[in-house]
Amino acid sequence: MKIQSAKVIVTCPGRNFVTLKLITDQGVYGIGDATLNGRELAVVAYLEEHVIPCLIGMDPRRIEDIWQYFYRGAYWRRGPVTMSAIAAVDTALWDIKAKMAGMPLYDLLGGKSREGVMVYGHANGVDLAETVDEVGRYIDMGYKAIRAQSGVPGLKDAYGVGRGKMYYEPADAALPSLTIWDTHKYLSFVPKLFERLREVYGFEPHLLHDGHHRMTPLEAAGLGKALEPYRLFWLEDATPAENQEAFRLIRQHTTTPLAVGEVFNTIWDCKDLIQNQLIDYIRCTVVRAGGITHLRRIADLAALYQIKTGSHGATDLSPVTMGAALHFDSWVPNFGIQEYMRHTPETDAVFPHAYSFAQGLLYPGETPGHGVDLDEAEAAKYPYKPAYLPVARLEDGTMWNW
Ligand code: CS2
Ligand code: MG
Repeated sequence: MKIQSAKVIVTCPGRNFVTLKLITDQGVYGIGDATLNGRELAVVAYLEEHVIPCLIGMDPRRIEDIWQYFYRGAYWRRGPVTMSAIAAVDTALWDIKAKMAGMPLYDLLGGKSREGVMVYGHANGVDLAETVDEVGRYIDMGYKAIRAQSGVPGLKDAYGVGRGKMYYEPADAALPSLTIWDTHKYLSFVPKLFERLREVYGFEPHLLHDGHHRMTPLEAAGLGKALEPYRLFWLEDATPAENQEAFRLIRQHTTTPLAVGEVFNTIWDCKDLIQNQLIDYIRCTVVRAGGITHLRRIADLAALYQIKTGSHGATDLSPVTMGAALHFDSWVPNFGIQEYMRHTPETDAVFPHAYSFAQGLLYPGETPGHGVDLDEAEAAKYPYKPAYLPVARLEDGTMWNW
């Protein structure tokens, strides 16, 4: 069996997505997501110029060997561009293998460990009152877990709040727009938000919050401590994690659970955080961390330390990643939660999929493969449009982490 041809499809049904399609000599094809928000065309070139020429003629059944070929064989390891390209190949190959086996991917991975996948939705508002209402709306829609992000008094913009609600999209401009940030204002506000949410909705719904890499370790430790009475499911990206040691300080001061990993690419980025038990949830997902083949190594390492998975699932991860992640989540023994930021109806039309939402859970569906397809005619209606995430500066002009 051989990979006969491959193509990269770029489409922008409201936001950009990059998809790799691998076609075999037996007519079976597989698709993988290669979207890297704001750097999409770098992965397109990586795939078209450096991966596809090597891939043609390879045996698609040899998923592990192909993974090692592109990881070790490139000499230049890791990094978001390389690992998104490897992930796309890997996801497409698992799709092909599961289709050939006539099984939904979760069955090939070892079968279901649970009936459905608990997801968290994004509630966001311009101020405390609107955010509280939004959380209520998610509870009414059946969500068991909700991430709350709000505008902060005295700041014009805050992470997690933007145009639109249900289909909020952070990559909103042809060149990065400028936002102004002040951690002091943010820290004074966030505990009030969660105090109010618990007053209004009680302790039944799981509540989550994303610090989006903006605090220092000590600031994050203080926030974690201040949030303890409100029993968060997690505080995410409390501080940038390039220096994994930084989490030790946060950990020493708070029992608020910590989640990290949406920007990680390999097990090496997670290793110290996991082995030192400095986090509770690992956020790596299919497209960012080298596909199913590599993600399951990360999950297995995490399981040794009772750390659970909590895969990234923002709108910049295409429905292909969502579908593959849901099969992974259905199988993985140490599953924690799955992020679910809904795609627009236009995106759903480009990517017909088997997964579905009911009462706070997502179900991967029973279609052989990962259950997500790409309608090429529909995709062709939406050509690529440059779109970037905003950047952040402090009030005095200092560049900060968006
Ligand atoms: C976020 C993302 O979903 C999350 O937790 O941190 O919105 C992130 O900002 C985007 O995926 C960046 O592309
Ligand atoms: Mg995040």
